Amino acid sequence: MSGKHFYVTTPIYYVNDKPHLGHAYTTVATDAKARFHRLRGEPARMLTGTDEHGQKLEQAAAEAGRDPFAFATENSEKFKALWKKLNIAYDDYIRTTEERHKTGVQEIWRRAEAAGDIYKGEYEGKYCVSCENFLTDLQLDEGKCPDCGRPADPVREESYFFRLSKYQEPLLELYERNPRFIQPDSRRNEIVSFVSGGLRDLSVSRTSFKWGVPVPGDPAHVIYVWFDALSNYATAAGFGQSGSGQGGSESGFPADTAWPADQHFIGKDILRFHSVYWPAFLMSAGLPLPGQIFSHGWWTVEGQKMSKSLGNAVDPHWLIEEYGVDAIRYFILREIPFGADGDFSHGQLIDRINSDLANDLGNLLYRTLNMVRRYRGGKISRGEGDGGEEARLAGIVREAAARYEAQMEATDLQAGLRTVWEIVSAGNKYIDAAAPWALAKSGPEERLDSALYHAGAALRVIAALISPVMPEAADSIARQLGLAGDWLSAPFAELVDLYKMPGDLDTDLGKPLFPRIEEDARAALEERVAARIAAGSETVEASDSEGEGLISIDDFRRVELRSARVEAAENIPKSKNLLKIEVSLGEERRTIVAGVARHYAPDELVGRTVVIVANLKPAKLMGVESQGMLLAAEDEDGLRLVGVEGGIRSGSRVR
Ligand code: ME8
Repeated sequence: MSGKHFYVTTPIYYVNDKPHLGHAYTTVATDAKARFHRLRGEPARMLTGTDEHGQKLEQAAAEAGRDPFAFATENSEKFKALWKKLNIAYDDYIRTTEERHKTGVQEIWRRAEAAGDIYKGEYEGKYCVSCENFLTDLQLDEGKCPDCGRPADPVREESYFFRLSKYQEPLLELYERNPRFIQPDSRRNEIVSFVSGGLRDLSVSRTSFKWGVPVPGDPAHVIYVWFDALSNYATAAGFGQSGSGQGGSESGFPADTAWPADQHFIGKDILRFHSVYWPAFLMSAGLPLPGQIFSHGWWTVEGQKMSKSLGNAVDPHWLIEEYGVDAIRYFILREIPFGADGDFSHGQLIDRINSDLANDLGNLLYRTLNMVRRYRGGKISRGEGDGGEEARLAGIVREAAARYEAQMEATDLQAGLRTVWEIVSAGNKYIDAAAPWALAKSGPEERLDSALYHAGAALRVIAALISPVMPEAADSIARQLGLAGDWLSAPFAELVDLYKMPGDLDTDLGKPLFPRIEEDARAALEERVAARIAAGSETVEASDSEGEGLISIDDFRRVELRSARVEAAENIPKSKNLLKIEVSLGEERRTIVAGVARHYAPDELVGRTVVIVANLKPAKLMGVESQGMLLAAEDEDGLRLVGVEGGIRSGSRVR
């Protein structure tokens, strides 16, 4: 552990859409890890947030007909709302559109530049907007992005490059020196072989759109969204806030910073960005490196890749409403080893709720407190007497708690939970063996008290150990046991010691923690799942333009039409058809090359208000870059431009 805190992070999520199960998974795992450290009495700091710049967001906002910042804010709030519902105890939430972030990113850039690692050139190649990733032809899979399968766009533009090639050796040394820098090992091996194959310099700025952090000293360029996004882990820890200025060499972090992060939790889709680019940027800027990148696996849903319709059947809000927050948190961490891929199936989820939560844990709590109520009027007292079973139980708890600690420390969250269930099972076996019902009949009373105390004490240890994953259930168990409100703040060693439970407790048997999902409820649930999948596909079909040739209103909104005033127009040498037209969209001026020369003389155009397509990809025509398209109607007799009546302001949206 470094610094004063255990510092753990989630990726910052894109805000082009609302959160889904995959996002919930990473965030719950990160929260569980932070809570585990707090349980051990270590201060822990958890960071999450949203990635709000880049071409993908700019496009999504345009498609929705929204201002990018307002659009990002609305979706960022959806992430926050889900984290609240999922009981995520994050300490900081960073949005890359915040000033504290933008200043920090620019400072990392300046330091990399001062180190001689940034130079200007031209990028020519492909770009996947969905993954915000530059791709070479070799990487493409039949013209499509190898990661998301979407078509990649050709890009040719002036760009700054980062000398990634210079960091091949330092990165390999890092992986060698710190073999746990990338986890799990299989992923580490992939990255080692990728880096060993050689690294090309990386394009780190874009000029064909605006929505990003300006490059210091060259605002025509925005910083590549991954350079911007990765920096969040440092800017949220205060980097660049002290006004250290122009590529300074001092730490750039406040004295009480949590940086370097101990762990970055991410999905395997973004491992290369985190384990290659991020440490290289940090090395270049002369900043300390994070301790570990933990890359977890990928969820499929009911055996299939998560799609819009299947996503609807695992919408995290709906899952929480149907099954309860802790059942979901438990299932996703218990079902698959952290690091491996897994499948989310409602059938499996129901089975786990019924067996692990209702039968094993719920039953241990219910039978214990029910006997305390029946035989002892709801009071647990510390009884004397050890028939050998008690010592056995204490031994199991001691050993399991130590193993749990090591497993959670190593981020084997699934194993940690499995270990807790060894205690649950030992608790149930203990009750069977101690048979309090027999002791209640024939005594001795002290043995009865001892049996009920031990069963209750095992539950207290269990509550503590499940608290990182199921905070509400843990609190509910503690409340029913009659523990004080601050029970969880005791030192870890005391929390896992059976005999540190107070000997005089007023218990309060509540409603079942996790009710069993019986057959009829199960059938009804399965129907609701099917209905949601069907509803999901209807929404997808409704937005699908193929078929009857109809488009949805959202498809139409993707085309950004704006009014523009023609400021100047001229013939393009050697072209009979094209005119070069300068238009104004209010603040902004654009050059448009339009095929109207046979129908209009340049002078006829100046002063008109026309309608242009403002979000068309720029294209070069006769050596001139055209940044939009004029709308016109055409018939056999000629072509007439579409205009706007009256004194409408230039740049107004046409709908
Ligand atoms: O990549 N199974 O954001 P993002 C498991 N903004 N986890 C999944 C998943 C699935 N099917 N789908 C998504 C970005 N995830 C960037 C990150 S960080 C500096 C910038 C999770 O919104 C997983 O954690 O696309 C994955 O890495 C993340 O969502 C991607 O979220």
